[in-house]
Amino acid sequence: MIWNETKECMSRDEMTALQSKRLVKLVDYVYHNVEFYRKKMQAIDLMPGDIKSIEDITKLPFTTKDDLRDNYPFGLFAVPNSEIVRIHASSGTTGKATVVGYTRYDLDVWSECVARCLTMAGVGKDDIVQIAYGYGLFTGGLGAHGGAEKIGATVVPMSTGNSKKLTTMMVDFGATAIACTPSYLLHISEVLASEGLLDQIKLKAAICGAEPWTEKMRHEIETRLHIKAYDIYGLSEIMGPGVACDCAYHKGLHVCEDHFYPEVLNTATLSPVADGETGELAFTTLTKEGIPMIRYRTKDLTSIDHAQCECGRTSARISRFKGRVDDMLIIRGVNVFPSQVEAALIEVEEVTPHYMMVVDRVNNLDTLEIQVELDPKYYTDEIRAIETMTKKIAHVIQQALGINAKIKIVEPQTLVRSEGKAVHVIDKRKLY
Ligand code: DLL
Repeated sequence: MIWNETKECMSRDEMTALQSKRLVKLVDYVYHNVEFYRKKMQAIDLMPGDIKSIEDITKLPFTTKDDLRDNYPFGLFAVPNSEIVRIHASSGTTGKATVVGYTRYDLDVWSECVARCLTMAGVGKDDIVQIAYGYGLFTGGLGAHGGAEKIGATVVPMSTGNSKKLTTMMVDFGATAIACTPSYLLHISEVLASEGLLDQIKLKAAICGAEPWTEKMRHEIETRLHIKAYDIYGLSEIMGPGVACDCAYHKGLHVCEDHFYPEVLNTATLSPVADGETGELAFTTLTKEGIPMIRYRTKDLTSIDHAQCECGRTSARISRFKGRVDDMLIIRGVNVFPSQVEAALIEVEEVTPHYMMVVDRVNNLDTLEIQVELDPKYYTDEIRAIETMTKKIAHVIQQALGINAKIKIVEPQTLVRSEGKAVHVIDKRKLY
Protein backbone atom coordinates (compact mmCIF):
# COMPACT_ATOMS: atom_id res chain seq x y z
CA MET A 1 0.00 0.00 0.00
CA ILE A 2 1.53 3.31 -0.99
CA TRP A 3 -1.18 5.67 0.26
CA ASN A 4 -2.23 6.22 3.81
CA GLU A 5 -4.09 8.77 5.93
CA THR A 6 -7.67 9.77 5.01
CA LYS A 7 -9.85 12.21 6.89
CA GLU A 8 -13.42 12.74 5.81
CA CYS A 9 -14.42 16.17 7.07
CA MET A 10 -11.66 18.70 6.67
CA SER A 11 -11.36 22.38 5.87
CA ARG A 12 -10.76 23.43 2.26
CA ASP A 13 -7.15 24.23 3.07
CA GLU A 14 -6.62 20.81 4.64
CA MET A 15 -8.28 19.15 1.66
CA THR A 16 -6.15 21.11 -0.83
CA ALA A 17 -2.99 20.19 1.10
CA LEU A 18 -3.96 16.51 1.10
CA GLN A 19 -4.85 16.58 -2.61
CA SER A 20 -1.53 18.29 -3.41
CA LYS A 21 0.46 15.73 -1.48
CA ARG A 22 -1.38 12.88 -3.13
CA LEU A 23 -1.10 14.32 -6.64
CA VAL A 24 2.67 14.73 -6.32
CA LYS A 25 2.95 11.10 -5.22
CA LEU A 26 0.56 9.91 -7.93
CA VAL A 27 2.44 11.60 -10.77
CA ASP A 28 5.69 10.04 -9.64
CA TYR A 29 3.89 6.68 -9.35
CA VAL A 30 2.40 6.70 -12.85
CA TYR A 31 5.61 8.04 -14.42
CA HIS A 32 7.53 5.07 -13.09
CA ASN A 33 4.85 2.39 -13.47
CA VAL A 34 2.77 3.17 -16.58
CA GLU A 35 4.58 3.54 -19.88
CA PHE A 36 1.56 5.28 -21.42
CA TYR A 37 1.73 8.17 -18.92
CA ARG A 38 5.53 8.34 -19.03
CA LYS A 39 5.47 8.73 -22.81
CA LYS A 40 2.68 11.31 -22.67
CA MET A 41 4.63 13.38 -20.13
CA GLN A 42 7.89 13.03 -22.02
CA ALA A 43 6.15 14.23 -25.17
CA ILE A 44 5.48 17.58 -23.47
CA ASP A 45 8.77 17.69 -21.54
CA LEU A 46 7.03 17.28 -18.22
CA MET A 47 8.90 15.59 -15.37
CA PRO A 48 7.27 14.37 -12.14
CA GLY A 49 9.19 17.08 -10.22
CA ASP A 50 7.30 19.77 -12.21
CA ILE A 51 4.09 18.86 -10.34
CA LYS A 52 4.39 20.49 -6.93
CA SER A 53 0.79 21.03 -5.88
CA ILE A 54 -2.80 20.43 -7.00
CA GLU A 55 -2.74 23.76 -8.91
CA ASP A 56 -0.22 22.18 -11.28
CA ILE A 57 -2.78 19.59 -12.38
CA THR A 58 -3.60 21.58 -15.51
CA LYS A 59 -0.06 20.91 -16.76
CA LEU A 60 -0.94 17.23 -17.07
CA PRO A 61 -2.45 15.76 -20.25
CA PHE A 62 -6.00 14.38 -20.35
CA THR A 63 -6.94 10.71 -20.56
CA THR A 64 -9.95 9.45 -22.53
CA LYS A 65 -11.94 6.26 -23.08
CA ASP A 66 -10.07 5.79 -26.37
CA ASP A 67 -6.80 5.59 -24.42
CA LEU A 68 -8.24 2.70 -22.43
CA ARG A 69 -9.45 0.99 -25.60
CA ASP A 70 -6.11 1.53 -27.38
CA ASN A 71 -4.36 -0.13 -24.44
CA TYR A 72 -6.87 -2.99 -24.13
CA PRO A 73 -6.98 -4.97 -21.93
CA PHE A 74 -4.34 -4.25 -19.25
CA GLY A 75 -2.03 -1.67 -20.85
CA LEU A 76 -2.80 1.11 -18.34
CA PHE A 77 -2.39 -1.06 -15.24
CA ALA A 78 0.30 0.21 -12.89
CA VAL A 79 0.86 -3.07 -11.07
CA PRO A 80 1.52 -6.65 -12.20
CA ASN A 81 -1.48 -8.97 -12.42
CA SER A 82 -0.37 -10.68 -9.21
CA GLU A 83 -1.47 -7.49 -7.38
CA ILE A 84 -4.84 -7.25 -9.15
CA VAL A 85 -7.63 -8.96 -7.22
CA ARG A 86 -10.66 -7.95 -9.32
CA ILE A 87 -11.44 -6.97 -12.90
CA HIS A 88 -14.50 -5.07 -14.11
CA ALA A 89 -15.29 -3.98 -17.65
CA SER A 90 -17.76 -1.82 -19.50
CA SER A 91 -20.11 -3.55 -21.89
CA GLY A 92 -18.35 -2.20 -24.93
CA THR A 93 -21.51 -1.69 -26.96
CA THR A 94 -19.89 1.21 -28.81
CA GLY A 95 -16.45 -0.35 -29.23
CA LYS A 96 -13.98 -2.55 -27.38
CA ALA A 97 -14.71 -3.07 -23.69
CA THR A 98 -12.86 -0.84 -21.28
CA VAL A 99 -11.20 -2.97 -18.64
CA VAL A 100 -10.29 -1.84 -15.13
CA GLY A 101 -8.38 -3.65 -12.37
CA TYR A 102 -8.39 -3.23 -8.59
CA THR A 103 -5.77 -4.04 -5.98
CA ARG A 104 -6.93 -5.09 -2.53
CA TYR A 105 -6.32 -1.52 -1.37
CA ASP A 106 -8.46 -0.17 -4.25
CA LEU A 107 -11.34 -2.41 -3.14
CA ASP A 108 -10.95 -1.08 0.42
CA VAL A 109 -11.15 2.52 -0.80
CA TRP A 110 -14.12 1.65 -2.98
CA SER A 111 -16.13 0.09 -0.16
CA GLU A 112 -15.18 3.03 2.08
CA CYS A 113 -16.52 5.51 -0.49
CA VAL A 114 -19.75 3.58 -1.05
CA ALA A 115 -20.14 3.30 2.74
CA ARG A 116 -19.93 7.10 2.96
CA CYS A 117 -22.67 7.36 0.32
CA LEU A 118 -24.96 4.90 2.08
CA THR A 119 -24.41 6.76 5.34
CA MET A 120 -25.45 9.98 3.60
CA ALA A 121 -28.65 8.18 2.60
CA GLY A 122 -29.26 7.27 6.24
CA VAL A 123 -28.49 3.58 5.72
CA GLY A 124 -26.72 1.82 8.62
CA LYS A 125 -26.03 -1.54 10.21
CA ASP A 126 -29.66 -2.18 11.12
CA ASP A 127 -30.79 -1.92 7.52
CA ILE A 128 -31.59 -4.69 5.06
CA VAL A 129 -30.33 -3.57 1.66
CA GLN A 130 -31.44 -5.15 -1.60
CA ILE A 131 -28.80 -4.61 -4.24
CA ALA A 132 -30.59 -4.66 -7.58
CA TYR A 133 -27.81 -3.35 -9.80
CA GLY A 134 -26.39 -6.02 -12.09
CA TYR A 135 -23.62 -8.17 -10.62
CA GLY A 136 -20.80 -9.22 -12.92
CA LEU A 137 -18.47 -7.16 -15.05
CA PHE A 138 -20.66 -4.07 -14.43
CA THR A 139 -19.44 -2.27 -11.30
CA GLY A 140 -22.92 -1.50 -9.90
CA GLY A 141 -23.76 -4.74 -8.05
CA LEU A 142 -20.44 -5.65 -6.46
CA GLY A 143 -19.57 -1.99 -5.82
CA ALA A 144 -22.74 -1.25 -3.87
CA HIS A 145 -22.42 -4.65 -2.19
CA GLY A 146 -18.94 -3.88 -0.78
CA GLY A 147 -20.08 -0.59 0.74
CA ALA A 148 -23.24 -2.04 2.28
CA GLU A 149 -21.22 -4.84 3.89
CA LYS A 150 -18.68 -2.33 5.15
CA ILE A 151 -21.31 -0.48 7.18
CA GLY A 152 -22.58 -3.80 8.52
CA ALA A 153 -25.97 -3.72 6.80
CA THR A 154 -27.64 -7.00 5.86
CA VAL A 155 -27.04 -7.34 2.15
CA VAL A 156 -29.46 -9.10 -0.19
CA PRO A 157 -27.55 -9.55 -3.48
CA MET A 158 -30.58 -9.64 -5.82
CA SER A 159 -28.88 -8.42 -9.01
CA THR A 160 -31.33 -7.77 -11.87
CA GLY A 161 -33.55 -10.13 -13.76
CA ASN A 162 -36.51 -11.20 -11.68
CA SER A 163 -38.70 -8.33 -10.55
CA LYS A 164 -41.45 -10.50 -9.07
CA LYS A 165 -38.98 -12.41 -6.90
CA LEU A 166 -37.42 -9.09 -5.90
CA THR A 167 -40.74 -7.62 -4.79
CA THR A 168 -41.75 -10.79 -2.94
CA MET A 169 -38.45 -10.84 -1.07
CA MET A 170 -38.66 -7.11 -0.44
CA VAL A 171 -41.83 -7.81 1.55
CA ASP A 172 -40.76 -11.15 3.11
CA PHE A 173 -37.32 -9.91 4.25
CA GLY A 174 -38.57 -6.47 5.25
CA ALA A 175 -35.98 -4.69 3.08
CA THR A 176 -35.46 -1.12 4.26
CA ALA A 177 -33.23 0.10 1.41
CA ILE A 178 -32.72 -0.68 -2.25
CA ALA A 179 -29.91 0.17 -4.63
CA CYS A 180 -30.77 0.10 -8.35
CA THR A 181 -31.17 2.35 -11.38
CA PRO A 182 -34.01 4.89 -11.07
CA SER A 183 -35.75 3.51 -14.17
CA TYR A 184 -35.68 0.02 -12.68
CA LEU A 185 -37.09 1.31 -9.40
CA LEU A 186 -39.95 2.87 -11.31
CA HIS A 187 -40.65 -0.52 -12.84
CA ILE A 188 -40.39 -2.18 -9.42
CA SER A 189 -42.99 0.27 -8.12
CA GLU A 190 -45.33 -0.82 -10.93
CA VAL A 191 -44.79 -4.49 -10.09
CA LEU A 192 -45.43 -3.80 -6.39
CA ALA A 193 -48.65 -1.99 -7.33
CA SER A 194 -49.85 -4.74 -9.67
CA GLU A 195 -49.09 -7.42 -7.05
CA GLY A 196 -50.96 -5.42 -4.39
CA LEU A 197 -47.82 -5.23 -2.23
CA LEU A 198 -47.30 -1.47 -2.03
CA ASP A 199 -48.65 -1.14 1.50
CA GLN A 200 -46.62 -4.10 2.77
CA ILE A 201 -43.11 -2.81 2.10
CA LYS A 202 -40.78 -1.40 4.76
CA LEU A 203 -38.56 0.47 2.34
CA LYS A 204 -37.31 3.86 3.51
CA ALA A 205 -34.47 4.72 1.13
CA ALA A 206 -33.31 4.11 -2.43
CA ILE A 207 -29.79 4.72 -3.69
CA CYS A 208 -30.22 5.27 -7.38
CA GLY A 209 -27.73 5.99 -10.11
CA ALA A 210 -25.85 4.66 -13.14
CA GLU A 211 -28.01 6.75 -15.51
CA PRO A 212 -29.19 10.36 -15.74
CA TRP A 213 -32.46 11.14 -13.96
CA THR A 214 -34.25 14.32 -12.99
CA GLU A 215 -35.45 15.91 -9.73
CA LYS A 216 -38.96 15.26 -10.96
CA MET A 217 -38.21 11.58 -11.34
CA ARG A 218 -36.92 11.59 -7.76
CA HIS A 219 -40.18 13.14 -6.65
CA GLU A 220 -42.16 10.55 -8.62
CA ILE A 221 -40.24 7.65 -7.05
CA GLU A 222 -40.53 9.13 -3.55
CA THR A 223 -44.26 9.67 -3.91
CA ARG A 224 -45.01 6.25 -5.36
CA LEU A 225 -43.04 4.35 -2.71
CA HIS A 226 -43.17 6.76 0.26
CA ILE A 227 -39.38 6.67 0.58
CA LYS A 228 -36.39 9.02 0.22
CA ALA A 229 -34.37 8.57 -2.96
CA TYR A 230 -30.67 9.50 -3.20
CA ASP A 231 -28.52 10.06 -6.26
CA ILE A 232 -25.28 8.06 -6.43
CA TYR A 233 -22.75 8.62 -9.20
CA GLY A 234 -19.70 6.83 -10.43
CA LEU A 235 -18.00 5.30 -13.42
CA SER A 236 -15.93 2.18 -13.86
CA GLU A 237 -12.89 4.01 -15.21
CA ILE A 238 -12.62 5.90 -11.91
CA MET A 239 -13.92 3.21 -9.54
CA GLY A 240 -17.63 2.39 -9.94
CA PRO A 241 -20.56 3.66 -7.84
CA GLY A 242 -19.58 5.85 -4.90
CA VAL A 243 -17.48 8.56 -6.54
CA ALA A 244 -20.18 10.99 -5.36
CA CYS A 245 -23.61 10.91 -3.72
CA ASP A 246 -26.15 13.44 -2.48
CA CYS A 247 -27.11 13.96 1.15
CA ALA A 248 -30.52 14.65 2.69
CA TYR A 249 -30.37 18.28 1.47
CA HIS A 250 -30.16 17.18 -2.19
CA LYS A 251 -28.11 20.23 -3.13
CA GLY A 252 -25.57 18.44 -5.28
CA LEU A 253 -23.56 15.24 -4.96
CA HIS A 254 -20.68 15.21 -2.45
CA VAL A 255 -17.53 14.03 -4.21
CA CYS A 256 -15.09 11.74 -2.36
CA GLU A 257 -12.49 14.30 -3.36
CA ASP A 258 -9.77 12.99 -1.08
CA HIS A 259 -9.62 10.08 -3.56
CA PHE A 260 -10.99 11.56 -6.79
CA TYR A 261 -10.03 15.10 -7.76
CA PRO A 262 -12.82 16.69 -9.82
CA GLU A 263 -12.40 19.35 -12.50
CA VAL A 264 -15.25 20.86 -14.54
CA LEU A 265 -13.99 21.89 -17.97
CA ASN A 266 -15.22 24.29 -20.58
CA THR A 267 -16.31 21.96 -23.38
CA ALA A 268 -14.64 24.05 -26.10
CA THR A 269 -11.36 25.11 -24.43
CA LEU A 270 -11.05 22.30 -21.85
CA SER A 271 -9.94 24.89 -19.27
CA PRO A 272 -11.46 24.56 -15.79
CA VAL A 273 -14.59 26.72 -15.35
CA ALA A 274 -15.70 28.72 -12.30
CA ASP A 275 -17.97 27.22 -9.64
CA GLY A 276 -21.57 27.10 -10.87
CA GLU A 277 -20.70 26.96 -14.59
CA THR A 278 -21.63 23.85 -16.55
CA GLY A 279 -18.93 21.84 -18.26
CA GLU A 280 -17.44 18.39 -18.73
CA LEU A 281 -16.37 16.60 -15.57
CA ALA A 282 -12.85 15.16 -15.39
CA PHE A 283 -11.36 13.10 -12.56
CA THR A 284 -7.89 12.31 -11.35
CA THR A 285 -7.73 9.28 -9.07
CA LEU A 286 -5.49 10.47 -6.24
CA THR A 287 -4.97 7.13 -4.50
CA LYS A 288 -5.69 4.38 -6.98
CA GLU A 289 -3.07 1.66 -7.35
CA GLY A 290 -4.40 -0.73 -10.02
CA ILE A 291 -5.31 1.62 -12.85
CA PRO A 292 -4.69 5.24 -11.91
CA MET A 293 -6.39 7.84 -14.11
CA ILE A 294 -4.99 11.28 -14.80
CA ARG A 295 -7.55 13.93 -15.79
CA TYR A 296 -9.98 11.34 -17.16
CA ARG A 297 -12.63 13.05 -19.29
CA THR A 298 -15.97 11.55 -18.23
CA LYS A 299 -18.12 13.30 -20.92
CA ASP A 300 -20.67 13.94 -18.14
CA LEU A 301 -22.03 17.48 -17.92
CA THR A 302 -22.29 19.13 -14.52
CA SER A 303 -21.16 22.12 -12.44
CA ILE A 304 -19.22 22.23 -9.17
CA ASP A 305 -19.68 24.03 -5.86
CA HIS A 306 -16.89 24.17 -3.25
CA ALA A 307 -18.98 25.90 -0.54
CA GLN A 308 -19.81 23.97 2.61
CA CYS A 309 -23.14 22.11 2.45
CA GLU A 310 -25.99 22.70 4.89
CA CYS A 311 -25.41 19.13 6.12
CA GLY A 312 -22.01 20.24 7.42
CA ARG A 313 -19.91 18.26 4.97
CA THR A 314 -17.11 20.28 3.42
CA SER A 315 -16.56 18.17 0.29
CA ALA A 316 -17.10 19.73 -3.14
CA ARG A 317 -20.49 19.03 -4.67
CA ILE A 318 -21.33 18.39 -8.30
CA SER A 319 -24.80 19.24 -9.54
CA ARG A 320 -27.25 16.63 -10.79
CA PHE A 321 -26.09 15.55 -14.23
CA LYS A 322 -27.58 17.31 -17.20
CA GLY A 323 -26.58 14.47 -19.50
CA ARG A 324 -23.48 13.45 -21.37
CA VAL A 325 -21.65 15.36 -24.06
CA ASP A 326 -22.45 12.43 -26.38
CA ASP A 327 -26.12 12.18 -25.22
CA MET A 328 -26.98 15.54 -26.64
CA LEU A 329 -29.11 15.33 -29.74
CA ILE A 330 -29.14 18.10 -32.30
CA ILE A 331 -32.61 18.13 -33.80
CA ARG A 332 -33.27 20.76 -36.45
CA GLY A 333 -30.33 22.70 -35.01
CA VAL A 334 -31.68 22.67 -31.45
CA ASN A 335 -29.73 20.97 -28.63
CA VAL A 336 -31.95 18.42 -26.89
CA PHE A 337 -31.14 16.25 -23.86
CA PRO A 338 -33.37 13.26 -23.04
CA SER A 339 -33.51 14.52 -19.44
CA GLN A 340 -35.46 17.60 -20.69
CA VAL A 341 -38.08 15.31 -22.20
CA GLU A 342 -38.30 13.28 -18.98
CA ALA A 343 -38.74 16.44 -16.89
CA ALA A 344 -41.45 17.75 -19.23
CA LEU A 345 -43.41 14.50 -19.38
CA ILE A 346 -43.50 14.11 -15.61
CA GLU A 347 -45.36 17.45 -15.53
CA VAL A 348 -48.29 15.90 -17.40
CA GLU A 349 -50.46 14.10 -14.88
CA GLU A 350 -51.90 11.58 -17.34
CA VAL A 351 -48.49 10.40 -18.61
CA THR A 352 -46.13 7.84 -17.02
CA PRO A 353 -42.38 8.59 -16.96
CA HIS A 354 -41.72 5.80 -19.50
CA TYR A 355 -40.85 7.24 -22.90
CA MET A 356 -38.90 6.62 -26.06
CA MET A 357 -37.58 9.30 -28.41
CA VAL A 358 -37.31 8.26 -32.07
CA VAL A 359 -35.28 10.67 -34.16
CA ASP A 360 -35.25 10.33 -37.95
CA ARG A 361 -34.57 12.37 -41.07
CA VAL A 362 -37.30 12.70 -43.69
CA ASN A 363 -36.71 14.82 -46.84
CA ASN A 364 -33.55 16.21 -45.20
CA LEU A 365 -35.51 17.38 -42.18
CA ASP A 366 -35.02 15.98 -38.70
CA THR A 367 -38.13 14.51 -37.11
CA LEU A 368 -38.78 13.68 -33.48
CA GLU A 369 -41.42 11.23 -32.33
CA ILE A 370 -41.98 10.73 -28.63
CA GLN A 371 -43.72 7.53 -27.63
CA VAL A 372 -45.46 7.70 -24.27
CA GLU A 373 -47.65 5.54 -22.11
CA LEU A 374 -50.57 6.98 -20.20
CA ASP A 375 -51.51 6.11 -16.68
CA PRO A 376 -53.87 3.11 -17.27
CA LYS A 377 -56.88 5.02 -15.92
CA TYR A 378 -56.62 7.60 -18.73
CA TYR A 379 -56.84 5.16 -21.65
CA THR A 380 -60.07 5.61 -23.60
CA ASP A 381 -61.54 4.56 -26.94
CA GLU A 382 -62.77 8.05 -27.56
CA ILE A 383 -60.69 9.39 -30.43
CA ARG A 384 -61.33 13.03 -29.55
CA ALA A 385 -60.06 12.54 -26.00
CA ILE A 386 -56.87 10.91 -27.31
CA GLU A 387 -56.38 13.78 -29.79
CA THR A 388 -56.78 16.33 -27.01
CA MET A 389 -54.27 14.47 -24.86
CA THR A 390 -51.77 14.23 -27.72
CA LYS A 391 -52.05 17.98 -28.34
CA LYS A 392 -51.57 18.70 -24.66
CA ILE A 393 -48.37 16.61 -24.47
CA ALA A 394 -47.07 18.10 -27.73
CA HIS A 395 -47.58 21.58 -26.30
CA VAL A 396 -45.66 20.74 -23.10
CA ILE A 397 -42.79 19.31 -25.16
CA GLN A 398 -42.79 22.36 -27.47
CA GLN A 399 -42.50 24.63 -24.43
CA ALA A 400 -39.69 22.55 -22.90
CA LEU A 401 -37.57 21.88 -25.99
CA GLY A 402 -38.48 24.71 -28.33
CA ILE A 403 -39.22 22.26 -31.15
CA ASN A 404 -42.29 20.37 -32.33
CA ALA A 405 -42.52 16.65 -31.75
CA LYS A 406 -45.00 14.04 -32.92
CA ILE A 407 -46.53 12.40 -29.87
CA LYS A 408 -47.53 8.77 -30.13
CA ILE A 409 -49.57 7.32 -27.28
CA VAL A 410 -48.76 3.63 -27.12
CA GLU A 411 -50.59 0.79 -25.37
CA PRO A 412 -49.93 0.27 -21.63
CA GLN A 413 -46.77 -1.71 -20.80
CA THR A 414 -45.46 -1.65 -24.37
CA LEU A 415 -42.37 0.48 -23.86
CA VAL A 416 -39.43 -1.63 -22.74
CA ARG A 417 -38.82 -1.62 -18.97
CA SER A 418 -35.13 -1.62 -18.25
CA GLU A 419 -33.45 -3.39 -15.36
CA GLY A 420 -30.13 -1.67 -15.91
CA LYS A 421 -29.41 1.57 -17.71
CA ALA A 422 -32.52 2.73 -19.57
CA VAL A 423 -32.37 3.47 -23.29
CA HIS A 424 -34.56 6.44 -24.19
CA VAL A 425 -33.36 7.31 -27.70
CA ILE A 426 -33.42 5.61 -31.07
CA ASP A 427 -31.57 7.85 -33.49
CA LYS A 428 -32.26 6.43 -36.94
CA ARG A 429 -30.16 9.18 -38.55
CA LYS A 430 -27.05 7.25 -37.47
CA LEU A 431 -28.14 4.33 -39.61
CA TYR A 432 -28.02 6.22 -42.93
O1 DLL B 1 -22.74 3.24 -14.00
C1 DLL B 1 -21.33 3.01 -12.06
C2 DLL B 1 -22.52 3.14 -11.19
C3 DLL B 1 -23.23 2.02 -10.80
C4 DLL B 1 -22.92 4.39 -10.71
C5 DLL B 1 -24.30 2.13 -9.96
C6 DLL B 1 -24.01 4.52 -9.85
C7 DLL B 1 -24.70 3.39 -9.48
P1 DLL B 1 -20.43 2.88 -15.86
O2 DLL B 1 -21.20 1.71 -16.36
O3 DLL B 1 -18.98 2.96 -16.18
O4 DLL B 1 -20.50 2.95 -14.31
O5 DLL B 1 -21.18 4.17 -16.39
C8 DLL B 1 -20.76 5.42 -15.99
O6 DLL B 1 -23.02 6.31 -16.12
O7 DLL B 1 -20.18 8.37 -16.85
C9 DLL B 1 -22.58 8.61 -16.32
O8 DLL B 1 -22.75 8.96 -17.68
C10 DLL B 1 -23.62 7.58 -15.93
N1 DLL B 1 -24.01 7.75 -14.53
C11 DLL B 1 -23.62 7.04 -13.47
N2 DLL B 1 -24.24 7.48 -12.34
C12 DLL B 1 -25.02 8.52 -12.70
C13 DLL B 1 -25.89 9.41 -12.02
C14 DLL B 1 -21.61 3.07 -13.55
N3 DLL B 1 -26.13 9.32 -10.72
C15 DLL B 1 -21.66 6.48 -16.58
N4 DLL B 1 -26.50 10.38 -12.75
C16 DLL B 1 -21.27 7.87 -16.12
C17 DLL B 1 -26.29 10.49 -14.07
C18 DLL B 1 -24.86 8.69 -14.11
N5 DLL B 1 -25.50 9.67 -14.76
